[in-house]
Amino acid sequence: MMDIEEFKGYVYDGSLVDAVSNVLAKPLEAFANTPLRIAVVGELGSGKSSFINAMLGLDADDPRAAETGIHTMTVEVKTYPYPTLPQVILCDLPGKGSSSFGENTFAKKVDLNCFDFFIIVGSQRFRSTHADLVHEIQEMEKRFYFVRAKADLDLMATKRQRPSAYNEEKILLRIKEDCRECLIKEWVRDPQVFIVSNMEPRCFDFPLLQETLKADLLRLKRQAFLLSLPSICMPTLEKKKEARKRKIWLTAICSGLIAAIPVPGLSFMAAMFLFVNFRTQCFLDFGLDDRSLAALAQLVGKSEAVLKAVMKSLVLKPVILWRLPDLVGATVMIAEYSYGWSFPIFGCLLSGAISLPSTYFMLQKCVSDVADDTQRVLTKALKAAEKEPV
Ligand SMILES: Nc1nc2c(ncn2[C@@H]2O[C@H](COP(=O)(O)OP(=O)(O)OP(=O)(O)O)[C@@H](O)[C@H]2O)c(=O)[nH]1
Ligand SMILES: [Mg+2]
Repeated sequence: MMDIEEFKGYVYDGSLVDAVSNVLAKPLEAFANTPLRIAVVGELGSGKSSFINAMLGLDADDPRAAETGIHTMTVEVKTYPYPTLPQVILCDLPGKGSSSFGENTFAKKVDLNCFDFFIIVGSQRFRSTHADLVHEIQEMEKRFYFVRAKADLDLMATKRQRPSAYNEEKILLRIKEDCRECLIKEWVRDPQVFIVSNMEPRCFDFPLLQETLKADLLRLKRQAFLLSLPSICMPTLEKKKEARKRKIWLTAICSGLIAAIPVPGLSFMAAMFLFVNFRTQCFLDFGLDDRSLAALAQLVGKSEAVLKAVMKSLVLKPVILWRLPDLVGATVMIAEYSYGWSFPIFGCLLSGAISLPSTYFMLQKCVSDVADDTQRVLTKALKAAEKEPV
């Protein structure tokens, strides 16, 4: 059984390496209770709902079955617990593409991010809709099976057209090879293709598909668990962020006081110095310092640069822009000096008054950015770790 609280605890303590290594050290069986939401996706009318019924072992007229048929389009995401595998939920999705009424329910109602694994159901040829789905799934770094349904119809059509050359095995193999080739062209490594008829779930590759899913189950659940961790620890990061923000006042007051010293430009220099120091402290606090990042990168088999590439808080340019108001105080000070004043009272007051709140907000933003970066780094690291062999 996976202990999420333990993971959150490590994240709160800023020890991302311990958080990730602790999860990776768990045996596959530890993920048995993780829910796996499988989205059944594909073109309109490709046979998605019929596929779900075949998986559930239900006839189309069973009241528990998914609605199917050329006149009954699926318009809402519906979920069906898969009876033979624990915590596996099959989700029947609206078809991708526009219906004859111009309605595109898929685009309006479906967020593919909510699902852990995908079964793309296609019938007839491999089309751009399938390629688009493949790309969307690959972008999320998730996995899929490609199910080519309605094999019975293909066989029947060939039998009618070329009865003398009819060879069931050869036809099915040809369809499978075609699908595999098309998927490989879309940069899918080792695609898993199953040729089925939803009308005959005991024939063709249907039993193989069920066996493969059973065999892959713990690995898929582990992947689902790893990929869900960054959003699970969002509230933890939020709590940490708030705790860090409570300590900002002191630095902001320091910045205001230094800015009031009658040296034009000192306000900018001091604020930048305090900012960089504060940010270094935040990195240490959240576990994003160089040493921690190097250890995390090594753990998940990536380079440190790959993890740093997702960090937005490393970019200093926007911070410099935030300090532009410092120019106002400095300008007033210079004006006062040039009028022969020995002490630029207005410039000092203005400079301090500008620096204190602007530093305060700048540091607040810094904490938020570092917290967001922590989530991004974790996501990247867990995605990389998930690809490593168990
Ligand atoms: N012969 C045969 N017909 C199938 C097969 N799969 C689905 N059908 C038929 O194809 C039609 C559409 O099937 P559905 O399961 O409703 O397709 P869908 O993808 O859920 O359709 P939408 O929800 O509208 O996108 C129905 O008439 C099914 O009976 C199959 O493997 N073989
Ligand atoms: Mg349907």
